[in-house]
Amino acid sequence: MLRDAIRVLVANWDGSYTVPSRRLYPHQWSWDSAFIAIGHARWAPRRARSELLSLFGAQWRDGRVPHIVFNPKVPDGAYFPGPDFWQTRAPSGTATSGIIQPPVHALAAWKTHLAEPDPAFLRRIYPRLVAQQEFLRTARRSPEGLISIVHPWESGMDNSPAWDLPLQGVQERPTGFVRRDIDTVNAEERPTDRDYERYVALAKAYRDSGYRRPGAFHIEDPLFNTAYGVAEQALAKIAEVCGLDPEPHEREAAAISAAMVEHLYDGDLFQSRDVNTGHLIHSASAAGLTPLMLTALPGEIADTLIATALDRFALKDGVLPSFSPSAPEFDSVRYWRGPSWINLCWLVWQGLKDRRPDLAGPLADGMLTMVARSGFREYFDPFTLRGHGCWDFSWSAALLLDVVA
Ligand code: 9YW
Repeated sequence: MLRDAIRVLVANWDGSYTVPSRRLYPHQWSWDSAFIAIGHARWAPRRARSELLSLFGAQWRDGRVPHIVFNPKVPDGAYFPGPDFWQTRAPSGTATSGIIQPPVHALAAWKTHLAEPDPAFLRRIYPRLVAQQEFLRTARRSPEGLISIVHPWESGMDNSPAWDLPLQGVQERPTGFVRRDIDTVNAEERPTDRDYERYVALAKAYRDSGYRRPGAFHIEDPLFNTAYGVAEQALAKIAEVCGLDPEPHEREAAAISAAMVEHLYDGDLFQSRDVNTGHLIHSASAAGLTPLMLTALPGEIADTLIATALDRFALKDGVLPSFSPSAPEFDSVRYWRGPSWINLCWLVWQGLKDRRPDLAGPLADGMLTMVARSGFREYFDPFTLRGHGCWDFSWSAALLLDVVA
């Protein structure tokens, strides 16, 4: 299986970074590259460093790291929405999107360094990682001290049922665009056309504001905020290696944890909050379990989250669905509405390794079982373990290498 994982990563390597999937996602994606670097670190740390540095090569002047960096050699129209839609470039001259994804990159940089210590790499990437966090603090911080997202694509969990309610406010129905995703993957396993109309309407509105003003979708998401806090935890360690003061990062990590507990915790699970209405969006998304990764999370809250994971997400069985099977919106094959994803399992696994090794073990076994049964698919039915979405998906291969290391 390990040899197969490396084969997938080699096949998806584009010279300095890795595409998530040759046909479905033929460019560089931001959080994919972080997860992929974590896997490369286990067998080719040089590729891990290249993966991250190549992504940050397309960082904008304001510090944002775009969620897609387009490969100019890939024909126009191979992916929608492509450069024509986003109409923007990084200072490096490369066409990019204008939205972001969860900032899991500092963690990836730190894990890359742990696999093969390289202080020069850390010194090079540290200021870029800090600029990425600065962008979030400057452009996306609410009075509550939380970081917000302006598009479901920014959550990384595009059609999560958590977004059903906020998306109802998006009435515009753009026409004239052609989806390319359903050329490759069965439409039953992807977001609906109506979802895509809303994604396009939101992205256009943000683009037309010069990628500045949040619109109808303005959300504080627990996974995104966890990633931001985990980035500060990792930056503290990186700062120390670079001979810099880790304290500001430690303080920021503690502050985001406290703000999340105060504003996003419902007593059972962390929820998203709609900035436009000020209300929590109650759902049963596994994103709400990821704050287990925050070292400053109070122990009793971690215990409650684990009880929720056991009770509503069948964690003991070792296969974590992206949405609770006991909720009516659960769909075992449709993308982020229920299937199990290796990256989400991996994030929760990271949060459990120190707290509850007895539960982390089965979760690691669950990831191995899914891949052994169905290959490096994009996502898996959490009951049958059948694979869905694309084949030879990079982060499924990469994170597996980390799990078995
Ligand atoms: C898209 C590449 C991306 C992931 C996202 C996932 C999906 C759809 O694919 O996004 O076309 O960008 O939801 O998390 O980064 O793997």
